[in-house]
Amino acid sequence: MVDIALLESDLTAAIAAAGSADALEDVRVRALGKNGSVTALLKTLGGLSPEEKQTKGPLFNGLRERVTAALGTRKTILEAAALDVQLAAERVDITLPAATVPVGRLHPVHRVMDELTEIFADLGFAVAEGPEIESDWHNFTALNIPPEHPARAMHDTFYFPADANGDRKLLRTHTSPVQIRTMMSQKPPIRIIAPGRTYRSDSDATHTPMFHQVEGLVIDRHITMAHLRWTLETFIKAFFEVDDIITRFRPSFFPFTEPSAELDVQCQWGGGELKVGEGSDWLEILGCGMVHPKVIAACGLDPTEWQGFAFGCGIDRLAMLKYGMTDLRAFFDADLRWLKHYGFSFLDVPTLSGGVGA
Ligand code: 2U9
Repeated sequence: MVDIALLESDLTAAIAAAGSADALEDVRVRALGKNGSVTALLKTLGGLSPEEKQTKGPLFNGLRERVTAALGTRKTILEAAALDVQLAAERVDITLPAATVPVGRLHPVHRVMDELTEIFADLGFAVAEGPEIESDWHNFTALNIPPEHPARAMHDTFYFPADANGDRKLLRTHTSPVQIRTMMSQKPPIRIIAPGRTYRSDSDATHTPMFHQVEGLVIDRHITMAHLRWTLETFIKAFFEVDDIITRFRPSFFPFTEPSAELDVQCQWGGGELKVGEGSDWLEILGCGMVHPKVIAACGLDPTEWQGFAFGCGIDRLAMLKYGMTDLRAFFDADLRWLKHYGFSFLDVPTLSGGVGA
């Protein structure tokens, strides 16, 4: 006759002594496996009288349950210990300095794009992107610049050869087609900025065939030029890191906005340095206006329900003004000495709390 108490204490001791998952599995097989000691006991129940079954049944089953529970508890303890060992082995001291300090620099254009994104994200604007190779319709026609419109001549467009239908793709001359695509694919309200590369066949000290623009678009109900002006002033204050500025709207013309304006900000040039927010000069910053109803309609929206404002600005020029570079062509010379001087560490991320230029 098996001594149940002795068997249980032997098994309990073996379980406690098992120092690994494998050792514990051995104990489990010896107790509860096909030929295990507890299994053997349970098998004897079949040959017992009903009276004996009534006393031995709960005894044997109780033993099985306690052994099963002890195995489970030990398994949990062993797994936790194994995890501790693994974590200790894989420990990384994140307070250590990086093994190699990266020497690359971010281009000032990249930096200004990051600053613009940060400033407009805080005002609830998303960043939208689109293709640089565009259709004539997205780049011109949808923007109220039909074929033969004189504004097309101003854009010095790079065209691709015509396809079999006579359609010519082009390199986008502004980022406005991004806003067209956004208006056609998203329901208002829309608040986006579209920074990116743009192309015009133009090259001198102040123009390069590839340049960078940021455009902004807001489409909603009851949008007015007051919203436009507040948004632009808030942007300029954040970008140039000044608390007070004076701006003026000068009437202008763009086919895609009506009315249209150019925004100047009061400034002072001294010793080759620009100070925004003081002085008696005016600095032209950007063009803007209320989105033309024809443009809203071209995108499938009802212009009696939806209005909006838009603006456009050269990023390269913004970078020159803010960081004091004088020759635009140096932007694209890929001269590492220039980049080392004017570039930014990628660890120096622009934040509003630090002042975007911090
Ligand atoms: C849509 C509707 C309206 C974008 C605008 C300007 C005014 C503007 C130039 C400034 C200097 C470009 O880099 S630059 O040559 N841009 O003055 N851009 S309003 O208006 C839009 C755009 C998209 C659907």
